[in-house]
Amino acid sequence: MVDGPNIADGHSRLNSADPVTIEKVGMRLVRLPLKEAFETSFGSINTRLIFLVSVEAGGFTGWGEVVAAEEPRYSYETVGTTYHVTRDYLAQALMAEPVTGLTDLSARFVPFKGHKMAKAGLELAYQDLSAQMEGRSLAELIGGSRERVPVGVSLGIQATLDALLDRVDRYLALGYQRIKLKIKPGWDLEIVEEVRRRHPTILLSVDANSAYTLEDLDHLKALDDFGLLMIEQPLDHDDLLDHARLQLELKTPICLDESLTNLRRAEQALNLGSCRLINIKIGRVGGYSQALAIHDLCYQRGIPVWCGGMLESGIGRAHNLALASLPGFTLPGDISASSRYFDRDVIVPEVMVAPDGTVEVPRGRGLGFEVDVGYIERRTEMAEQIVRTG
Ligand code: NPQ
Ligand code: MG
Repeated sequence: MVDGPNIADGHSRLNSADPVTIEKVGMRLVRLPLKEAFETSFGSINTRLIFLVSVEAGGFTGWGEVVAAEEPRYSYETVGTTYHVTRDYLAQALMAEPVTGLTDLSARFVPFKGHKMAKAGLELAYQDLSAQMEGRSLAELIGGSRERVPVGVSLGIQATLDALLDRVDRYLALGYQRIKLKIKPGWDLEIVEEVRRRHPTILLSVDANSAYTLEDLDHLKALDDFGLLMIEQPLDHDDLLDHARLQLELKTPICLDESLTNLRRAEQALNLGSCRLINIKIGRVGGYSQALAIHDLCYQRGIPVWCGGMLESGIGRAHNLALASLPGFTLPGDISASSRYFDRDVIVPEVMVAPDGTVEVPRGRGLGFEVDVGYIERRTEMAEQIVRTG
């Protein structure tokens, strides 16, 4: 449901010109090797199993990505749950009747509780399809104004401090405008202190992915000494109240990620003082309609937002670029170059970071990148198509 205060009904970003009958939904599980393991407070992965969805109508194919991981550690959704919900419920709802726009589509998904990442995947694919049909870029379609977006990098937990310092230097040399360190108890104060000592003026932040509780209050307060841009999701994945308590005790802004799953939660978090910054992930909040509404709310209230990342393939990455072109995205996003994670991406050209730490927002039709279907097929572990009946 889109009920954001700032969303004008009839705006083209929410309503397509003509109703679109979706004829087919494609589902593919594609495994991409990671260049190096990515470790967070909840675990480590070597490969990324990516769930790509496509929607077809009138000779066009729109592409979306479901950002769920293989295991329910970042959130409860997984590749398995999103596959099931997409195939058995959402695809049917999408194809049941012609779609008149994002508002219509997201309303059809409301009766199915939760499963935000699954819903978002189809919203992304539909939005790419709409953009292509209108001959516009995704960024144009949603009212994005930036031509380039500032980007940062998220650095996983490493085996040694030296390995981390090496990666910090490497990504700073590539131009990345902000370094985010993944932290957990035992990998926090010492590494942050050393990175800050070597780089006194960079934009530096940390992300705990819910590794702490209020019992760690004094420990977390010690992070205040390092001039961090933000501390991301230190407490429980679904908490607002403890974060509000913690924010009262910290000078450093808290940024919520996992806890903000829709517009209402974002509004409650701001009203409670649970955070001063917001990370928007289209997948986490259930699609473009909610992401746009949260952006608008924060823009209105003067709360800076940035685009989060989920180790997406180029398809999810292209959607993130479109989102980050909106005016409220003033902080560097976790939208790294394709080469930060993968030797080869599923789009052409791959996403590249310029020496000034920005990425160009594509202006071509739809995603603005070519989807490399041949490479996708070579990496596909499972595929299925659902065809509209009647
Ligand atoms: C975050 N991402 O901001 C997430 C967490 C994350 C770039 O730090 C597989 C799928 C592995 C999703 C690891 C970044 C993941 C994942 C980490 C998301 O909290
Ligand atoms: Mg995070």
